Amino acid sequence: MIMSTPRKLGLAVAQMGPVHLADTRETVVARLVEMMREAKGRGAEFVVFPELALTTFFPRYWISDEEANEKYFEKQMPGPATQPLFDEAKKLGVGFYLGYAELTPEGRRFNTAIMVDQTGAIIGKYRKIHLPGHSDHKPEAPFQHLEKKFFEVGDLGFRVFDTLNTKIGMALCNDRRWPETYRVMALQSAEVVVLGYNTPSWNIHWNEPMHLRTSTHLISLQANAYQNAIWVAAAAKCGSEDGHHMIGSSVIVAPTGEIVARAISEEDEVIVASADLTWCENFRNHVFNFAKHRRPEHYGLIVERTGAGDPIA
Ligand code: CDT
Repeated sequence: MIMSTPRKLGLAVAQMGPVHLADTRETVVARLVEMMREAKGRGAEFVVFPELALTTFFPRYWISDEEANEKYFEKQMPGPATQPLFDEAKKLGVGFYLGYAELTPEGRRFNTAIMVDQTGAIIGKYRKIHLPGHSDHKPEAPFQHLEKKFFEVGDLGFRVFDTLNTKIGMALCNDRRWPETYRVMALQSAEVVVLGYNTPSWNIHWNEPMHLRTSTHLISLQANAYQNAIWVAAAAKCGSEDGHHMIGSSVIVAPTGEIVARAISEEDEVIVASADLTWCENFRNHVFNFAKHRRPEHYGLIVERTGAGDPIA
């Protein structure tokens, strides 16, 4: 078998334990800085932080738009509280991905992630496209999942950015369950897809057995890593935030679909892998040689239909 010379990216996932309502951004950023230092010490060049990493997962609360804007949205990135993370990235020479709630100068709100390079410069932005949950108040539910109230659907598409000699794409939480997310980026030659998530351990929409919350999370990442010949690095915010539990199981998945690193706690925890990017080529040159084997002329319904309809004639 012919194998290419290894081309490696030191890839870290910095899982976060809970962020409580009373926690300040300054204390949260201090935790992120600490994990960034640990990741660097363990060979990481790029660190993946969670979705909405700077605050509690506020879409679980029925609160006014004004209160949400005031308490949970970032009007500036970096801002005074987040600048230390950018400074540390530059000092250590590591890049990172960070999820946060974005309020634009025009008053638009997105569930956003940024990619920052090893000089501390923002080189890419992603705004979450697959927003789960609801926009109405559900007083009978034990908690809310109000992403459809607090955020607009992202308007930047799924893009891939070149940094650290690696093509890296971004997604956020529920995006990881949709195969289109990864395929659109794999068709831009992505080698790594990074994402953060907050997955409540209880599904308020139906009586989903709790173990499925973790198994469907892992299946989605593993299947899509393999089928797209990419590395996937997924960072949870997890544990019990003021009594609301969220799953952990942050992972780094290889293009083989195998988990090469997995968090074992529901606290702040760094996992690291030396991601050999030539594994992407191995699969893309053979079983997933897209140019040779894909048949887009038969995939039309994927972009023509949103919901399932009748069989085609
Ligand atoms: N944050 C996020 O997207 N969470 C969803 C929960 C879906 S249940 C309403 C997830 O897919 O993990």
